[in-house]
Amino acid sequence: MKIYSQICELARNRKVHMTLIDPASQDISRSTEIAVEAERAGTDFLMIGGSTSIDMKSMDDTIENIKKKTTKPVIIFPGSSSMISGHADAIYFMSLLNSRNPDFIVGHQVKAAPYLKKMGIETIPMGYLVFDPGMTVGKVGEADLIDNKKEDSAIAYSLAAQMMGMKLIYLEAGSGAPVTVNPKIVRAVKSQIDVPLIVGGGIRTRESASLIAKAGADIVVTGTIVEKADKVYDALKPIIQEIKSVQ
Ligand code: 1GP
Repeated sequence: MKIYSQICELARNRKVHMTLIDPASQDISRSTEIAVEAERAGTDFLMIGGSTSIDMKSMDDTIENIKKKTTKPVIIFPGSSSMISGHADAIYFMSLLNSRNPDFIVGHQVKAAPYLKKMGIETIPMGYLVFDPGMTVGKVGEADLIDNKKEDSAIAYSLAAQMMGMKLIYLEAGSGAPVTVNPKIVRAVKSQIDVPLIVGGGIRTRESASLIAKAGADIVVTGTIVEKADKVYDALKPIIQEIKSVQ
């Protein structure tokens, strides 16, 4: 079954957890160790990537190694057109819709498309929306940050993404953000869209994961927590348990 169908099927039955591993943050063996421990803790999908661009060889080597040691699907979360690899199961074909720079809306995508076609990798169109505080991705992606207090702009962007044909919508506070996307905004967006909703950035506790899932996120992403943890399994297990228990 294709990865997008797997995501949708799982999300129909329960909340989904994805682990983000940024290959720019550690070496390959540590990235692989994080992936193995995240799988053991019950994560559903592994997302590989981030906003610091790395070359195709590093992406390839990291994903190849992770695929050898884990069974969960690997989805690329690209920060640029060079962050692609034929070893992945799928790639988010994402557009940072609130960027001021057209490169992040469509430029990198145009550069990568012919390579992705040759690789035959599944592309999942995703509207990517960066909220205040935005962190590194807000700066690198030249985002006109979306207000994290008022719903209007978030709803308008999400509806536009869906009307453009995006199959997933990702609300991002920025990796390592001191606050998550406002649950009030998650709830408002969820009430307006039909495609699965992903939320990430700043989720480091059971409580914040629970609030985001209860507000309506179909998929909750955590990244920093696993990068910082000495014991990845112990850090992640309670968060994943909490997410999966939300009705
Ligand atoms: C970043 O949403 C992801 O793109 C994960 O954020 O690193 O804060 O968990 P954290």
